[in-house]
Amino acid sequence: MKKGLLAVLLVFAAVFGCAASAYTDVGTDKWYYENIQAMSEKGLLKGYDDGTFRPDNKITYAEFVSVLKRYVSPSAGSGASGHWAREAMEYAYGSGWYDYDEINEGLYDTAIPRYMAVKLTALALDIPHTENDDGVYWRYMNEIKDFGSIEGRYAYLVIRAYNDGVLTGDENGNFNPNNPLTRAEACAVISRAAGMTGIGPADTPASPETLPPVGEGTRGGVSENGKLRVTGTRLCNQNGGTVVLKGMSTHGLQWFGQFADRASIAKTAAAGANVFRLAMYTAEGGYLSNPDSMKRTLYNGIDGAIAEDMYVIVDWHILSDGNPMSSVEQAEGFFDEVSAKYGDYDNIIYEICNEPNGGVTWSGDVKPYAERIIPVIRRNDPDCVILVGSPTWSQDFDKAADDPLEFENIMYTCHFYAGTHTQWLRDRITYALSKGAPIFVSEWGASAADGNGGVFAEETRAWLDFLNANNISRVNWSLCDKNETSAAISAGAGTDWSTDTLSESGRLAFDDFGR
Ligand code: IDC
Repeated sequence: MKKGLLAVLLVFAAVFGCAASAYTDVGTDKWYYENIQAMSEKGLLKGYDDGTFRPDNKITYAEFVSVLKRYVSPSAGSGASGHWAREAMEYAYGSGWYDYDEINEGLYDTAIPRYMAVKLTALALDIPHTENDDGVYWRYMNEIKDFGSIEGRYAYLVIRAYNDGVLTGDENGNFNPNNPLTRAEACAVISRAAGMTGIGPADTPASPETLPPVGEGTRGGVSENGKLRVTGTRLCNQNGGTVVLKGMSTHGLQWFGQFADRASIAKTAAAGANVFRLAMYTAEGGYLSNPDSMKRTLYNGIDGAIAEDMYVIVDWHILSDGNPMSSVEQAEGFFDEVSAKYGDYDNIIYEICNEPNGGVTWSGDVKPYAERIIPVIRRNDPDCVILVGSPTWSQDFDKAADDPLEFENIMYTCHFYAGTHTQWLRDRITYALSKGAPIFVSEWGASAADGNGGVFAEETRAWLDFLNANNISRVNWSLCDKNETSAAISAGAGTDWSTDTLSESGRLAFDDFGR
């Protein structure tokens, strides 16, 4: 649908109230029509700005628990930092809806299994039931064909739900305890269960801050998520849902520019990535000495990413030239040109200084540099997302958190290499988030900080779990076939690479796209 027409329809709906189905993909003849209508009227689970409800999308732990929390306790919450649903999850845990061994942060954005949805609903809504009614138990034990696959601690809860008419089995009589639940099914389970309790529904719709992420929570390209913005510490899509970008960085475009062409970008997108970073070195034979050839390679990469529906990070790759102030005028010229050329695209994210290092400080060098570059970009692209590095190879973002930039839609980068940077740097992220500083990992490696050594798989997993728990976007270094462990493609495999010729590090990075 054209944006203009959609806007007209939304205004129309707001002024005249909604008749018939509120959603283009929920017909009034659908079995779930009434449940969805009831849930969305109460602001418990809403549709998307494009007018759809997407009834068949899977619902995650975080989304499901947030809906229940909104129902029983619609207060705005404490604004806990970290995962968007943390406050609801903690509320649920504190209220005894689940036990410590059942849900951890790593599961928040994964599909909730049916048995868990049943338990949470029953405990949240405190559904009246007849305790240990043997007759009922025996009846359903026989009726539910796969009763044996339901873990003991959930069996009675499932029976109660059947007996209360909250759910039924599939056409073969199976409960399928481990299957996911669709948004439509979630509406049915909760609204039916809620109809039997005396607990009143939320009067006011939930605030956008607490709305669940779009769709499956963490994926989707530009056509799905649209223009990005930063809300609190979260990266959000055009509807205010949380977005986690995952993808690959190129190596230096002056050396491995061949991996920044449409074919390699397309293969990366096909593997599930939704962001691509173009590392345009300033020194070491990069932009400062070869601006025209660097721009050709860069623009070719941007065009490829746009064609593949990906977000694309334009990285001014300060490295051996530690202080970004040393080339601030060239940076102004460059960012003016690139933002004038691409400012109308929702795809572009600007990273204005890869890794300041040497004797630079945040308040004395990098912040003043950012204060010069950001307005240049904003003249052409007023509300784009801009990533800002910090001293010590973008590890001093805590200093930025203590002395933040006064602009909207800014995120601070954290760069980590699993063989060198461990828990202490994760703790620093936790600190920055607690101060309200949004963090974006625009470079991470499974190697040590020199791009080699390892692969450090275990520490990488600890990092990725942490990033997942905090909804932090990340980009892996690097998509090239150089003979170093951080290279994602096996040494010498060339641009003919496929997911079968990934290195050990590449495997870890590409597997992460689907997490
Ligand atoms: C490394 C490359 C390596 C190259 C070196 C110097 O992997 O092949 O010789 O740069 O140009 C960073 C930098 C990134 C580094 C990477 C690994 O942003 O340019 O690439 N790294 O050392 N920060 C931390 C690690």
